[in-house]
Amino acid sequence: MSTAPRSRSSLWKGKEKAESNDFDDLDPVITYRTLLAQNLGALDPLRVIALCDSDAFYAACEMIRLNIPTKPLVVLQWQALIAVNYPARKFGITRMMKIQDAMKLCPELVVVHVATYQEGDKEPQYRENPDSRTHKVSLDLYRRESVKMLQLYKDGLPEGTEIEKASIDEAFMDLTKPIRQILLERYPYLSQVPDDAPMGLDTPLPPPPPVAWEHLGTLVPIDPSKDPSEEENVPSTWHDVALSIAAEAMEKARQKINAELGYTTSAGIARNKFLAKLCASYRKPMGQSILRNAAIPNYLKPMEFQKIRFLGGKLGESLANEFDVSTVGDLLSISLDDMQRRFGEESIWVYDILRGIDHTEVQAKQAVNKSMLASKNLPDGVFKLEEGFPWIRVLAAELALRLNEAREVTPNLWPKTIVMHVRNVKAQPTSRSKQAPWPFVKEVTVDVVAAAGNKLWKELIGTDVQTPMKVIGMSLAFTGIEGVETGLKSIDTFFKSGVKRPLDSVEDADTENVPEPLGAGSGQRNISKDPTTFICSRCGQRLTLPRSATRTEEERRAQMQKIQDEHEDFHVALEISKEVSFAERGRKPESKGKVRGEEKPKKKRRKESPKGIAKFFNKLS
Ligand code: TTP
Ligand code: CA
Ligand code: CA
Repeated sequence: MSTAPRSRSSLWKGKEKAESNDFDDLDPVITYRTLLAQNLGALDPLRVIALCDSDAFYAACEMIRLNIPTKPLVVLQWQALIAVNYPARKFGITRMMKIQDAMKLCPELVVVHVATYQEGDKEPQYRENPDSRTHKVSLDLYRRESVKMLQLYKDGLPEGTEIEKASIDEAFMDLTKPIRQILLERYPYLSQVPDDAPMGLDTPLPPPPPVAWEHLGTLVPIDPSKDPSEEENVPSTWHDVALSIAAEAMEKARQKINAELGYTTSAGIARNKFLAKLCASYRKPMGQSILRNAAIPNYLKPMEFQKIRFLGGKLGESLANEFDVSTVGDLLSISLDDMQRRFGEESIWVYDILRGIDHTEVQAKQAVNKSMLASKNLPDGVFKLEEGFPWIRVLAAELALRLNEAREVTPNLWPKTIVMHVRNVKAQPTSRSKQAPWPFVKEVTVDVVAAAGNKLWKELIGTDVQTPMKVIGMSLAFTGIEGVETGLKSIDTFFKSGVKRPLDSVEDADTENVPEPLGAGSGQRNISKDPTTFICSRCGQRLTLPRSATRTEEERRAQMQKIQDEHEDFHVALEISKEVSFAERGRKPESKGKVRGEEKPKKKRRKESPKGIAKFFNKLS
C-alpha cells in the first residue's frame, strides 16, 4: 500500500514541495463547505483535541482519602516513590529518590504506602510497613477514582464529545463535533452562504472575530522572543476560535472535577492528540495550555526529539546517529524520501509528527475494562506447589473484589475466561499461561476464584514433586468481561438459553495493570553495561535512570533492575491480553485450554505490535 495519501503534504499540495515549507498547513483556508461538512474526521481543519491529566494522581487520591489537603505527601510502593505531590516537589523531592533521602529534604513529609492485600484479606488495607514477601499491592482506590473522573468528563463536556481514557489518570477528548455546533450557534451568519459569495460553498469564511484568551488558559507563545502581551494581538483564525471554545468547555469540566472530587488537573488543547498530550505538561499543576497552530513551529523546533516519548527509543537513537541531529528543527532538514529510504515506508509517521501532524483518532472505549489482572512478583521464589496456594488466594481476593465492585456500577458483568500466567525460571519456556472458561456460578467469591486458580496452577506446574521450579511471578486474570444484556432473569438463564455473545474486540493490556516492580534478585536479564540505561530487546524502548537518582553503583543497578523488571512485566500483561483475545476470536483455536509458552517468532511480533504514534498512545501513563 502506498503511504503517500497519508501525507498531509501530498493532500494539501505537491509532495515535491513538502520540504520547502515544513509547517504549511497552519492556517488553511476554511470555506463554507468545510464548515458545513459533517465528517471530515482527522483531516478536519477545525479539529480540536484535548488531553487532561491529573496532577500527582495517586498522591492526590491519598490526600483526599486522608483529608490533608496541603501537606507534602508521597506514595510508596515497597521502596519506590511512585507519586509525589506538588507541595513535596517544592522540597526538591522527585519520583526517582529513595524515601530516606526524601525524608531528609522534608522531615514533615507524609508517607503513604499503597494499600496491600495479604492472605485472608477480603479488602486491601493500609499498612505502614508491608512486606513484599507476604503482601501484594492494590491500586483499587486509584482505579475507582479514575472511573469517577471519567464519568464527570462525560457529564461535564458538551454532548457529542468523544472521550478516550488514555491511562489511569488521563483522557483524550475530541471536541470537534460539539465545537462546530457551538460555532454555528454563536455566529449564525456562518450557516448560510451569502448571496454574493463569489464561489458559492467554496467561498472562504469571513475573517473571525478577535478571541479573548484571558481566563481560558496559558497560550504557548507564537514567538517566545516577544513580550507575551503582544501575543494577544495576533490576528486570530477560525481554528483559534474553535480552540477557545474547547478551552471554555475544558475549564468548566476541570472545575467540576475539582469541585466534586477534589482533584486538580492539567490540560493541553491543540489540533491533534500528539500536540495535546505534549502541551498538557506545558504548565503543571492546575494549568490549561493552548497550542494555537501558529505557535506549533517555535514550540516544536527547539525540542530535543529524543525527549518526545515515542522518539526516545531505538528509533530516536538511530535517527540521532544516522543524521547527527538532536532537535526537531534539525530533523526537519531530512526529506521524506531520505527518511523512508533509511527507515522504511512507515517512517512517514515520524516525518509527520516532527511537523506537528497526527491523524490518530480519539477512540471512545468501553467504560468497562474487558480484562482484570491481578499479579504478584515473587522475588524470593516459590519452590513448591503448595507455596503457590496462599498467593492464589491473595490474587483471587483482588479479582473477586474488583469484579464485584464493577458489578455495582454495571450489573451482570461476566468474564468469559480465567487465565493464569506464571514465570518459572527453572522451566522452559520460563513464561507460561493457561486459561479455562469461567464457570457460570452466581456469586463470584474468593473461594470460587481461588479454586479455579488452584486448578490452573496445578496444571501449569504439574503435581510431580520432582519437577524443578522457581516461580518468580504469577498472575490471575479475568478476560472477555462483558455486560450481559438486561431483561434476562438471571445470568444462568442467559447462558442456558445459548444466546450468542457478541465478538470481542482485540484490546491492549490496561497499563495500570502493570504489576508492581520485582525486588532484587529476580533473575538475570540483559542489563546493559551502562547501569543507568536499559534497552528493551522486545520493543526497543530505552529506559534511563537519571545519574542523580541514586548515589552508588549498587543502588543504580538495583533501581535499574526494578525498572527493567517492571517493563518486562508490562510485556507479559500485554501478551496475556493479546493471547486471550486472539483465542476468544477463534483465530487460534488450537490454543484454547493448552499450555502455551510465550515463545513466538520475535520478528513477527514486532511487526504486529502497534507502531509509532499508535504505540505511543497505547503506552501513555
Ligand atoms: P503520571 O501522570 O505520570 O504522574 P503524576 O500524576 O503522579 O504526576 P504529574 O502531576 O506529573 O502528572 O502518573 C499517574 C500515576 O501513575 C502516578 O500518580 C502514580 C502512577 N505511576 C506509577 O505507579 N509508576 C510510574 O512509574 C509512573 C510514571 C506513574
Ligand atoms: Ca498525572
Ligand atoms: Ca498521566
